[in-house]
Amino acid sequence: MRRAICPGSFDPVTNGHLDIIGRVADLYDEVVVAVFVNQAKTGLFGLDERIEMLESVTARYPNVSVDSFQGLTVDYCREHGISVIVKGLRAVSDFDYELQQSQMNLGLAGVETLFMATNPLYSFLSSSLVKDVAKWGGDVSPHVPDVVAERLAARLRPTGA
Ligand code: COD
Repeated sequence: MRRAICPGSFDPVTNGHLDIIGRVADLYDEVVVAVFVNQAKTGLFGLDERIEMLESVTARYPNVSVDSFQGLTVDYCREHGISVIVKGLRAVSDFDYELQQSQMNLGLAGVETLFMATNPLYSFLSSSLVKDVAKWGGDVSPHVPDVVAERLAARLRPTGA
């Protein structure tokens, strides 16, 4: 059984994340999308909300499950028999930090990292950018699943202003 993990903040999940998740689901028997619980950083959406959105948008993939974790990604991998971390790469700007993390994770636990090049449609897309655009009333519907667009509107522009 080949298992992979897609770890991230997913605050919230975007079409860029979803594209990577779908492509990983084609390559591995089981894929865990794991939301990192970062005690030091409060996100826009709580953990339960992020998980609900991820479960909703990954429901079409029978081999994808959603979970959360605290601590090191490699510890989660060890506990769950996962040998590969998959990360999406948008641009050279992602590469430096992702390379450092992958080398650290290999050294810590022998866990490999697979880098998957983003679909060019999503190479500019990040959760932060989506939140900023939504906050000021811009249309984010091309960039996130419908369920996420609705939650962003409800959270950031509750009066419809
Ligand atoms: N196209 C393709 N890929 C994308 C896109 C896009 N448009 N947007 C994001 N991605 C990729 C990112 O490159 C990343 O690989 C993944 O999707 C998740 O992105 P985010 O922004 O939701 O999550 P991050 O980058 O904040 O997540 C960081 C982690 C939680 C993975 C990292 O901090 C971590 O592993 N933390 C656990 C603690 C740990 O192990 N620390 C030591 C690391 S060596």
